[in-house]
Amino acid sequence: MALELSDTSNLLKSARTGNRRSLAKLLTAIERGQESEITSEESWILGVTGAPGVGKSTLIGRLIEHWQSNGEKVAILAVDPSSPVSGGSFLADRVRIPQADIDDSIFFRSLASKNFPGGIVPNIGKMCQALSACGWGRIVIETVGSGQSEISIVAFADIVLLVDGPDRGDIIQAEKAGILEIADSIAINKSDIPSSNSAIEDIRRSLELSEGDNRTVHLVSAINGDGISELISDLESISPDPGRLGIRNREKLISYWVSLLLSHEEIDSQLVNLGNGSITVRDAIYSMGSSMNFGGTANGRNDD
Ligand SMILES: Nc1nc2c(ncn2[C@@H]2O[C@H](COP(=O)(O)OP(=O)(O)OP(=O)(O)O)[C@@H](O)[C@H]2O)c(=O)[nH]1
Ligand SMILES: [Mg+2]
Repeated sequence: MALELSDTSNLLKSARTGNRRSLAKLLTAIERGQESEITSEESWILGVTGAPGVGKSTLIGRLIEHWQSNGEKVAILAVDPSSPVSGGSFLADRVRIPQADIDDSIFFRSLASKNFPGGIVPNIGKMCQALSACGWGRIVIETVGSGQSEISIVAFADIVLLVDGPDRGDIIQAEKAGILEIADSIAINKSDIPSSNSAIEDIRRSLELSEGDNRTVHLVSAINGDGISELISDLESISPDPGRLGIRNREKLISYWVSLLLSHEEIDSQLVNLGNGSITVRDAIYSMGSSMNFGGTANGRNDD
């Protein structure tokens, strides 16, 4: 049964006092498209993407350790994690604890894009707003980077980190998918594997050569900690260049628009009408557009 706006307000009130159960319910409600009135608070959102198995979760575990030691709270949204019911890969496999219950200063939530058409996680921007309103100042979105839907997910981050392993093939994939273009920082992980050094140097050289890029390519080992503090200082100090921000804003706009369209109550009937030829695509768009629920005010308060 759909929750009323007043229910989400109550959940927000309770989540703000530190009630994790209420926060989890609130995120579920937002994920399902429930309206919520959440005022943005300051937060810092990091998007971490990269091919399967390159060590994203292990690396995020390192970042978590760092922020925890500074007394900061970190929320992780893992999109399509390979281990769906646990945050176990975080903290370098040293802990395997149930979802959303790792530690008072860590909140973990997995999200499945396959539950939604188009591979888009609807309302991820609003979920981040809810987390920040509840005091989660650091938010990390982890997603397996292999295509367009990952770009639209990490577009909601303030800073995007592309993680890769010492396999040249993976970075070529990321390059092709346009993920390299939107990344503010690049980390080549697993530098501890002796044979990786030459491969990593190759990747570094080829990335530096392309278009006079001034981004730093970090060589790190999430397992033994090499290069991690330099990576963290880079992540905390860089600001995305206007070109990358432009691409990300475009992706935000597209993914918000597509999620509105795909969650529209008329979508199924319009598809049937299209199928039997009684309307055109243009008719369908006009019909749905005229009754779209934008979930906020024209000033975009709830739309980011
Ligand atoms: N040698 C070495 N292994 C690592 C390093 N970082 C991670 N691994 C290992 O690589 C494997 C995958 O690590 P994950 O952190 O789960 O990788 P991931 O990119 O999050 O994987 P997916 O979420 O499935 O895409 C695990 O066995 C890790 O222990 C590293 O720096 N060096
Ligand atoms: Mg992972």
